[in-house]
Amino acid sequence: MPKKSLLQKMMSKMPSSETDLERAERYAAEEAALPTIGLEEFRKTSRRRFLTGVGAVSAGIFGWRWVQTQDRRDNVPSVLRTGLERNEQVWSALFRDGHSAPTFDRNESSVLRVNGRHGVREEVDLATWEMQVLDSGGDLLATHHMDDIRSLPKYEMTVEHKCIEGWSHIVTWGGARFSDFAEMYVDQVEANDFVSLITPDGDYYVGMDRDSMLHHQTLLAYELEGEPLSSLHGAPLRLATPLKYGIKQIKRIGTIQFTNEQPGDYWGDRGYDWYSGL
Ligand SMILES: Nc1nc2c(c(=O)[nH]1)N[C@H]1C(S)=C(S)[C@@H](COP(=O)(O)O)O[C@H]1N2
Ligand SMILES: [Mo]
Repeated sequence: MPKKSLLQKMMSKMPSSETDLERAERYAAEEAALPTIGLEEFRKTSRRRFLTGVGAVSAGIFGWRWVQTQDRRDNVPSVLRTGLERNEQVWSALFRDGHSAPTFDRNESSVLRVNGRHGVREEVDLATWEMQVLDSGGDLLATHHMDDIRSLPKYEMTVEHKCIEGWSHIVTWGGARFSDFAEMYVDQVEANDFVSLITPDGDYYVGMDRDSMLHHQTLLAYELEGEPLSSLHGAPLRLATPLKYGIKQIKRIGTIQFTNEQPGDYWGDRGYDWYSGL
């Protein structure tokens, strides 16, 4: 029997009445009722290599659903194993079980204070928000809407959020693993050691190393304590990871860029440790 990942164990203990699969199906049903412009756009602009050979992405939401419902061995959907075998080094980082930050009971957590408003001072227009993905040369690979992110498997984690100012708070984040999102960009992931994340207005920016981004506890989060993110907490989408101090957990992601040069970092540029690891 494959060893259960920490997150799987955590999720099986969660009081949620909805299983992962039911949730995925609910999202798929919700999405079927929505215009699929985001994925259409993605299909047109992305030059990603195929993950599955049968086209999880070209099959649209049904494809994603199909990937999600495949039985998993070693926490990797069987249809994605080709990718895993192709580059063990990268993909073992995607799904490895080890080196997890501590998690807590969900009932210990609560909404954390708002801290840091760079790039989130304006209310976000959720109807027009989109996230751009760029290659290392700055060329646009794809534009994503929230339905793309919500169509990925959803995870919740209750972790300690630590701020370099000296406070910490137990918090529950919900969202998609960046590693699942990155399955759409296998060639970019393989070719670049870093990921740069920037707010839509460019006021706040964070540089992350690839391993931390691909870690299973690094989420593209859209929920805080089970509720959609408020504007000041980073709506509609932020980074959440217990591997890094709060300064790295950028609120309101506007652009993601894969790059081989260590990206600029708002607080790194102001004298803090670029890695800011925990
Ligand atoms: N866009 C943006 N993201 C940001 C910041 C910021 O000023 N702007 N501050 C960071 C810091 S220092 C912390 S501690 C966390 C706080 O997240 P919260 O406001 O949701 O509590 O956001 C981080 N992400
Ligand atoms: Mo912070």
